[in-house]
Amino acid sequence: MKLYTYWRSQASFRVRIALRMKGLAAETVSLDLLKGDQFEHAYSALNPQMAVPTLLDGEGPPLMQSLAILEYLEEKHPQPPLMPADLHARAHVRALAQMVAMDAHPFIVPRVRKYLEQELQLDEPARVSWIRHWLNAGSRAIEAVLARDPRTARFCCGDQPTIADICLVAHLTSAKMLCDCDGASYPTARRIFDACMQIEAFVQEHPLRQAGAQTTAPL
Ligand SMILES: N[C@@H](CCC(=O)N[C@@H](CS)C(=O)NCC(=O)O)C(=O)O
Repeated sequence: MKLYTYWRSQASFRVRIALRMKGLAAETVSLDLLKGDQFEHAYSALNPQMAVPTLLDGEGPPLMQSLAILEYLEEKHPQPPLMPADLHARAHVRALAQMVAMDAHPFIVPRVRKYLEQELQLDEPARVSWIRHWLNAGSRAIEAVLARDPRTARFCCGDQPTIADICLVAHLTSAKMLCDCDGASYPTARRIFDACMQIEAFVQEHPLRQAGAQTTAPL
């Protein structure tokens, strides 16, 4: 397998965690999204959306969209499971994952930040404020659901990590890296984050451990 990734990419982080949890090795190709590697023809031919991640698995067509890739990996390699068995629990896990991956993340991706900077002329403090607003909106929403749901346990849904935990950790990691939010205002989410960070796959695939990572990278 070959995974096109970017060290700080929240969506790529999700896929890297799942691959490692399932014991699947993938060669990684690191793009620099700030330099615009995603717009090079060689990559846009693979992924016309010009976004990471893209996963190549054997001779199959390129796989795009991190949540679709997570479900593909789950269906092809069911062990260890990253989805619960119960139908309602599966819908709950998908809902939690989508709250952060579909409703918060799209506001903060490089193409949106670039538009804010170049078209709307927003300076860096204003852009950080935008990022903080949308990431906090996602954190508040998932905290509210997790805090009241009886299925919340060591992880988002029970005592095994699922796709929801993968998305939660990637979301809170972006919040820490991009606007220095430590999650203290979201105690349930923060507790689950800490439980996930006891698991090797989450630790090893952390953005700051990837090729090209910088602790003080520009937005
Ligand atoms: N919904 C997509 C999001 C993909 C996406 O936007 N990825 C970002 C990095 S996290 C990207 O490659 N952005 C390129 C750009 O904005 O120019 C997914 O989950 O895979």
